[in-house]
Amino acid sequence: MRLTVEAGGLTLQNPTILAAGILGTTGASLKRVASMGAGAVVTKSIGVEPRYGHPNPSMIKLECGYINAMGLPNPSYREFLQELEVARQAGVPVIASIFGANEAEFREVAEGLPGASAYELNVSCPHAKGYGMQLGTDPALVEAVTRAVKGAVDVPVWVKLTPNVTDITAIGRAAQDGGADAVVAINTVKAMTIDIDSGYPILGNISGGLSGPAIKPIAVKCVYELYEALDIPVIGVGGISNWADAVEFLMAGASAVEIGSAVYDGLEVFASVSMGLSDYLERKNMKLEDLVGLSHRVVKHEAHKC
Ligand code: RRO
Repeated sequence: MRLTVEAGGLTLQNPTILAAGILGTTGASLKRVASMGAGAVVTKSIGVEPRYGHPNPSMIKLECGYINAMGLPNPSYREFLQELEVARQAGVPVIASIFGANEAEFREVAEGLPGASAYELNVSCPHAKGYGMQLGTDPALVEAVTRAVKGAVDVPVWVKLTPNVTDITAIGRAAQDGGADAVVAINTVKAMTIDIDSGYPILGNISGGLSGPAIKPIAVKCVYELYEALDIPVIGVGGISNWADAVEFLMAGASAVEIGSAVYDGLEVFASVSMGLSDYLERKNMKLEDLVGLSHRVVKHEAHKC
């Protein structure tokens, strides 16, 4: 079954995308992920200056997923440019995740990393002072940053949203008003964990962001709300580890899905999600497009009957 999809201004051979932050710091690792079946890849978030990130421990495996506070470690756009060149040989769209403290920094990074197939604006990291969700919880800032990057590049601009807000649709609308071609939902959920022998918070940064299966229902709800509220496509991310998870996100309204934490269990996840999705569509005699937003149509149909 054909899995080619148009998502947020890009054409993907299949709707699975490597999420930002995982295996995204070198061109070689991005190429390797593409060779394992990802329809597109997103880089680690890249900024103006190099950063070491937060002190260790910065990533912990829990029963229900992972909690991280990496702290935006990255080599800066100047150093990353050569990695992007390598990644571009991957044969799939390469999306540059970028961050900044303000419009000018976002614009500088986007302009300093030419050649990306699209830019994903990180306004949603939950634990980096002055960056991420500190901007991404303010609709005016999200709109301004989106507009600034949109005016500086001639490829699609996606905006990755934080779930750590009362109303994610208000932020999604701000991105749309700024000219975003898609929103990506969701980044990690604010979280922490404590060592009960010592009483110390375990992460070097004290708190961080939760990813993996625990956040899947949160992400599905965010995608569902955004699909209803916006005119631009939604890319789903959060706890997807198999084809059934991907179907759930598509039904909620995602045009494509990003996979992050599940990559730690093996790069086969991209091919196995595509294969499972294809088998599912064949069994149901449906096309991929029929799945996107299906739950909304089912709910409306039921409401109509009452
Ligand atoms: O680097 C990180 O600590 C990080 C980032 Br940029 C992000 O967007 N989300 C996250 O959970 N961690």
